Formats: sequence, C-alpha cells, structure tokens
Amino acid sequence: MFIDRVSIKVRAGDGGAGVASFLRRKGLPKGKPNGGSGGPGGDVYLIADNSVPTLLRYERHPIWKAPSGTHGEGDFRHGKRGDRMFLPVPLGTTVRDPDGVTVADLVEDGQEVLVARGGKGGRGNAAFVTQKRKAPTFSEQGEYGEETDLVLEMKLLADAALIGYPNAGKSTLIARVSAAKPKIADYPFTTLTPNLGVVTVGERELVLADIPGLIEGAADGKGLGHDFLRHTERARALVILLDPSSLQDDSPKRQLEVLLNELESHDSELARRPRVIAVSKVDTVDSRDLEDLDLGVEADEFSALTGEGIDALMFHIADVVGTVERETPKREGYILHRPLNDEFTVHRSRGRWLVEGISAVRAVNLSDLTDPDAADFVAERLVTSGIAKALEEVGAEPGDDVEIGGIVFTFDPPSEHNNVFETFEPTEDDA
Ligand SMILES: Nc1nc2c(ncn2[C@@H]2O[C@H](COP(=O)(O)OP(=O)(O)OP(=O)(O)O)[C@@H](O)[C@H]2O)c(=O)[nH]1
Ligand SMILES: [Mg+2]
Repeated sequence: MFIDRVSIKVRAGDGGAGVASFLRRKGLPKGKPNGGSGGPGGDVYLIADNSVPTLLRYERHPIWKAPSGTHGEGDFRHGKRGDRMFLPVPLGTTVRDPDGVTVADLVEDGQEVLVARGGKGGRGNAAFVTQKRKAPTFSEQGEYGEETDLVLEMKLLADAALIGYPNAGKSTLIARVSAAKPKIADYPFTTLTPNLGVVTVGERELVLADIPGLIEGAADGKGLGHDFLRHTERARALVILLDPSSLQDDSPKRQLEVLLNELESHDSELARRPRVIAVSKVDTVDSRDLEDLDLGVEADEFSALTGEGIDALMFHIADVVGTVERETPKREGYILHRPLNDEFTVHRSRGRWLVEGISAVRAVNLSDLTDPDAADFVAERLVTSGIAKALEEVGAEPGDDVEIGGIVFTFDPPSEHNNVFETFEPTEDDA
C-alpha cells in the first residue's frame, strides 16, 4: 500500500512532579526541605530518514506519545528526564499544523523538526526556600506535554516525472531504463501509485517518477483525479509521453492539449515547468504517420519495446534537468520556528473569568493548594505574572469566580487585601 498523506496526533511527555519533603533523622525534629524536582517530559521530533519509504506506519499507528519525566524524590533527588522520541518520515515529507500552516519541509536525510515540547518538571519544595519562607510545604506539579495534530504529506523527490494518458507506456519506459519493476498491462490505470526509478545517464544519476495516468477531466476527479500530480510538484522537469498507438482514442496532438490543460488547472506553475515531449511506441506506427503528427512542438521519439530513441531521450532529459539545477538554487528543506506561546488570555465563560495559557496554568500548578503557604505563593505568582492586573482590566470584581487550570478561585484584588485570591475549590472536571 502506498501511503502519502496521514493525520497523526503527537503528545510530548509530561513533566514529573516535584516533591515536598524534609530531612528526617531519628529522634530529631523536622529538618530542612529537601524535595527534588521532577524530570522534564520527552519532546517529540520528526526526522527525515532515507530508509523509510512511505508513511505507512503512521496510517497504522496515528497516535504517538513520548515518555514522561519521573517525579522528584526526597534528599534532593531529581526525577529522570523522559526520553525524546524521534519519528522517522520519508525524505520529501511536509508537515502541516491544524491551521494548515506548513511547519516543516523535510528533504534531507537527518533533517529534524521539534513538533511537541515536553512539559517542564515541577520544582520540589527545596527550590522554594527563601529568606521569608524557610520551610515551604508545597511543590510544583509537572507541566503537561504539548499535544498537537499534524498532517504529514509525502511528495516524491524526483528529477523528472513522467506524465501521460493511461497506457501511454510510462511504466514500460521506467522498467526499461531503471531497476524499477512496475506492473505493466494494456488496460488503463495499471499504475495506481507512483514508482521511482534511478537511471544512469552518462556521468549522472536521474531519478524518474512514473505517475499514474492522467485523463481529461482529472481536475474534476475523473480517473484517478489530480491527487498524484502532487508528486510532480517537486520534479525539476516533466516528461510528457504521447502515445500514437491504437490503444488511445485521442491523437497525440489532442493528448498534448489535454495534458497541458490538466497541468494548468492543477497548478499553473506546473504547466510552465521545463519539459521534454516524447512520442512513445514508435514501433507501432510507420515513419510517414509519425511525420504527419503535426504536434506543433519538437518531440523526441522512442520505443520502450525496441529501445529505439531511448538513449537520446535520457540524455535530453538529463540535459534539461541539469539546466534547471544550474539555474535554480538547491531546494532546501525548512523548518518554521515559532515563538513559544507564553501568553495567557482572559475571557468570560459560564459565569466565570477563564484564564488560559501555559503561564497561567504554571502559576497555579502546585501540589497542594489547601496548604496556606502554597496559597500565598500562588497569590504572589498571580500578581507577578500580570494575571491579577489583567483580570482587573477586563472588569473582574472582588468576589468573582476565576478559573485557571481547572481550579476555581474567588477574586480578591491586591488593592484591597494582600492576597489576590482567598479560597479555591476544584472544578467538577477535576473531581
Ligand atoms: N508496441 C509497444 N507497446 C508498448 C510500448 N510501451 C508500452 N507498450 C504497451 O502499452 C501498454 C501500456 O503500457 P504501460 O507501461 O503499462 O502504460 P502506462 O502509461 O504505465 O499506463 P498506466 O499505468 O495505466 O497509466 C502495455 O501493454 C505495454 O506493453 C512500446 O514502446 N511499444
Ligand atoms: Mg503504468
């Protein structure tokens, strides 16, 4: 099965929790805080790997989760970091986020992109010791790992793509010149998935792609539709095969018109791509008929059956591809780097002020909020992070309910008291 487009869900590992712990010695009172921090969760990467031919494994397993960090322990022992997860994808894979934005285009072996960041580990109580707070009894929870949906799409990396009607002889040609062994038969749409073949032409190697046949109306879904033209998008040049044999109802001239039209309606840039036009199966027509073809353009002639004209055709293709290579800079893959979204947002929802965003959740992410010490600390963080101010600006009144990270607080602005939030209760979703 040829899989060239899949949707996957990736989830980075969660951070381990920090721990609240105190040094204990037999017969001695509670000692210094020594709770270690949790380990960070593992990140998820996609990595281009030339030993991976298709996206098949992601069709079978669409959900991937990196390991979480482990929790901290007493005696300042920190949790273990969750291992990073590398998901291998074929060269030529583009990665789109749920908004359809292409975040990476992986074309070189080993090129990688971070797609989900592991959660930070929570800090242990030892990390919260200050002059004023000598024995904090709280610690942080770990952060959740990022989770995201992605669409992976594989576009073959070929030097030249063979375009033609069904039965035009595309597969026969690629079988003749390369080690590729595509299925060949005298019925249309024998080839259902693209094949790549490597041909040695003089000093260089050419990668040819055998694309399923194209017919009039493919843009409207006729035949196999335009789906496979996607694979020609990366080809440096196109080779358009015109079939003069009796297997075709349309004349070569008409075939050329239709094919150029279909290319144009898929992507006008494709219609302008440097191309080689070639008449196939010349063994089936006599030379006088060939002269009468009246294509209006220069065309090579060959027979994949007898081998006539094949060398010349391959050198011609290599020549055109070489020119394109010299004139256009090497196609580099790319990775879109976006800033970490540390912002929080405030809006009204179900009679509450809902504060969302990583920094907001981080502010309240403590192990035990019923501990007065922890509650004080959260209040402090809500002020320093700017959340309290933002709430006042949107019109939150003292006594209003505010929900952050699944926890509901009563708003108690700092202008009137020292504490921003007095009480809290877990929400129903949490319980
Ligand atoms: N006489 C002759 N027959 C050929 C030649 N090339 C291909 N054929 C025949 O034409 C038919 C179609 O060939 P394929 O290579 O399968 O054609 P295709 O373009 O790959 O067709 P689809 O995969 O259906 O799009 C087969 O019966 C081939 O044997 C040729 O040079 N001479
Ligand atoms: Mg074929």
